[in-house]
This record gives sequence, structure tokens and C-alpha cells, in this order.
Amino acid sequence: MAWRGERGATSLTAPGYVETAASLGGGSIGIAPFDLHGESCLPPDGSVVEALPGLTATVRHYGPVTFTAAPMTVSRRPVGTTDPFLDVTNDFVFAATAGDANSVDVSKSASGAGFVAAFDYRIEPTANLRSAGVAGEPAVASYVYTITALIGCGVADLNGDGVVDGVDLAFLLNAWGPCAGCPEDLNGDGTVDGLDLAFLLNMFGPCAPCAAIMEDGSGGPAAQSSSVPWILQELGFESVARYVRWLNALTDNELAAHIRTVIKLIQSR
Ligand SMILES: [Ca+2]
Ligand SMILES: [Ca+2]
Repeated sequence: MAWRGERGATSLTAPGYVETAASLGGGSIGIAPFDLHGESCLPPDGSVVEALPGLTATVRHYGPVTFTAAPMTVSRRPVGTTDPFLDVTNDFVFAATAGDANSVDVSKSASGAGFVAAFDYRIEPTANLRSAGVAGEPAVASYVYTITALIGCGVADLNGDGVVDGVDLAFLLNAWGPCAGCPEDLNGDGTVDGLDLAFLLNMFGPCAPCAAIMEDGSGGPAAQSSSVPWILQELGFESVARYVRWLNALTDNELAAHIRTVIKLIQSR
């Protein structure tokens, strides 16, 4: 009966395939080692989100995962730049998500800054993150989960009247230049400049819908990322990141001329 042994040697059972819940999407069969399930992360992979204090990213996989040491690394770079990503793993803590064996929660550490506005973040697994329930517990597949953290309505609404408009722009322009700790320095880098202008214009309009979106955990961040305020559209930009890149290339005189254009646009509405 040697042929039975040969058939066993070409078996397609574990660790090749493991069943996962159909509710995960993408079919009911997950391939081990488990990969990132980008769409069921919260925020979903690739989202633009409001950098609320204490924002947690729930990174979800196709199957259950386990770890005994730091399961991921976190790095970031300023939005709209091509700077290298710098490691900020120490700004975060990692924990198994309550009630969901497939996920890991990435949250602000006690002494760390967590997700800070105006940065692109990359989260990548380390060899410590293993596929649970699979023979040999192989490390999960290599992946990069990204989110962009931006200024929220509450930060850009400088006079607190529930709408980001020309009045808030006036406050911002009035504080232009070095201004450590002032509210007009929206991204907290010590200077009121084109970056802050870009973030303010990206939040242009009533704050209430934004707040409602962000309070509704599921799908909110993705919904927000698809809506570009009218003023950025009028200026010809489909995303704040592109606007930031364009602003960064302007001379002081060009920037001053651009701000006059922005003010005229606002007055014309
Ligand atoms: Ca306002
Ligand atoms: Ca600033």
C-alpha cells in the first residue's frame, strides 16, 4: 500500500489552508500565513482620518494572530513630502483586540504621542506576529498598512463657531510665522505657514458633518477621505496632499499672491 503514503505526502491540508469566517469577505477560505485584511481594518487601509486624541487603529488579518513581543513597527513622515519614514514604534502600544482574534489594536503609549496630525503612518508586522491555529504558527505575511492623520474640524475652527471659514483664515493669517503653542499653528510644529493653511482649507465648511462622521466608527474615515472641500476643488486640487506639495514649492511672494487668490475665492461665494 505504498501509494497511500505517496498520496499523504502531497496532502493539501494544514498548513496550506485554513477556514475563516465568510463574514471576513474575500471568500471563506484564508491562505496561511495570514495577510492583512485591509478593508476590515478600522480605519480601513489607506484612509485619511482625523487625528483625534487617543485614536486607535485596529489592524485586521484574514485569520487569528498571536504575539508575545512587539508585533508591529510604526513609522511616519510629514504629509505631502517624500521624506523617509522615521520609526515611531515607541509612541504606541499593541494589544489583542477584545472579541476579535484576527486583530491587533495599535494605540498611543503612555508617554508617546500616538497618531499626530499631518503625518502619513505605515504599520508593518514583525516576525513576532504569528498565524495562530496553523501548524508551526508561521509569521503573518509581509504587508504595509497605511493611514494619513489630518487636522480635524475642531482644531481648524479657530473661533469655535462650528464652521471653518474666512474668519478662521483671518485668525490664521494674523498669526503667520513662528508661533509656538498658538492655536493657529494647527499641526503644532511651532510655525504658522502654508501647511497650516492647507489643513485649514481641507476642513473648509461646517464642522458638524465631520464630527458626525467621526463619531460613527464604521466607514466614517473612508467617507471623509473621498470628499474634498469646494475651495480645494476650485483651486484645482483633488487632495490636500497634492495641495501641500504644491504649496511647499512656492516662494514667499508666490505664497502671498496665492493667499490673496484664496481670500478672493472665499469673498466671491
Ligand atoms: Ca470658525
Ligand atoms: Ca504649523
